[in-house]
Amino acid sequence: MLTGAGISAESGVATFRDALTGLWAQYRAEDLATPEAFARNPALVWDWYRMRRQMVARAEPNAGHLALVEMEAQIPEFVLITQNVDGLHQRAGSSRPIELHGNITRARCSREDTPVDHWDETADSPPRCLACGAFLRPDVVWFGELLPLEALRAAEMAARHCDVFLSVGTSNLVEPAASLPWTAAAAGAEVAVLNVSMDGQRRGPAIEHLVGPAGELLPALVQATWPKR
Ligand code: BJW
Repeated sequence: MLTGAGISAESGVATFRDALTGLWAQYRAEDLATPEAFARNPALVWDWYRMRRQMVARAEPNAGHLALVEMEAQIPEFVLITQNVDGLHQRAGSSRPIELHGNITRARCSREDTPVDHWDETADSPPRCLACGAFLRPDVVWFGELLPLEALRAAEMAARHCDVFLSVGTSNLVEPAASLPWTAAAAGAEVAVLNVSMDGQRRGPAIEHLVGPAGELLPALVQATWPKR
């Protein structure tokens, strides 16, 4: 199971690209989600993430997240891989999602990568690491950065060895996550893409497409597979 920002859209969390609206519409993803952007203007980047952390704090998991908790309960080998950085799978009750792109609710030292638990959220510019004085940064993976190796290995292993692979609410554009459904299909798994829109999705003979909101499709799938009286 691979999830993307679409699964949290029904919780009111803007997808990555939709987060570039309103005051932020003048910026491109490259202005905000790259190490170069942070080096150029750390306060601007920190501000964008602070706005998104506040959005996530107000959000609650939705029926799509909860359906995946039910799948985990029913399927012993269930593996949840997420590109999302909002932590909503954990808040719904999923036990060990593989986080490929980190989590915006965490921060780390931009120089030494040390995780940091607490920081002043009201500061105008990024707070400093108490140990070395460098800026803190969100604990996420920006364009051009390597994904956490252990998480990527676990995700690729799961894709290679599963029977069924679902890709839910992702544009399937950002590598290396975008290749996971194809890895699964090449290894013989049944693959289905669940999305409100199939625009821009790669197509292939082994890939099923289910069009609709994740918050409706996933509960319906659970109910059809494990009917509750
Ligand atoms: C619904 C719905 C509802 C709405 N129900 N659905 C090979 C080829 C070309 C380029 C590369 C390549 N390999 C690597 C690259 C470079 C780059 C890349 O992929 N670029 C692409 C733009 C082409 N990749 C990287 O840099 C990665 N690093 C890497 O590979 O290192 C080695 C390397 C580097 C450089 C060159 C070569 C090798 C790192 C990628 C890190 C991505 N980080 C981000 C930001 C995280 C922090 C943050 O959030 O701020 O992760 S980018 C952003 O995209 C975020 C997301 O996790 C990720 C995926 O987005 P997602 O989830 O798909 O969201 P959206 O908004 O795109 O789509 C939402 C979808 O939901 C839509 O389809 C809607 O229709 C749907 N939807 N409502 C169901 N209710």
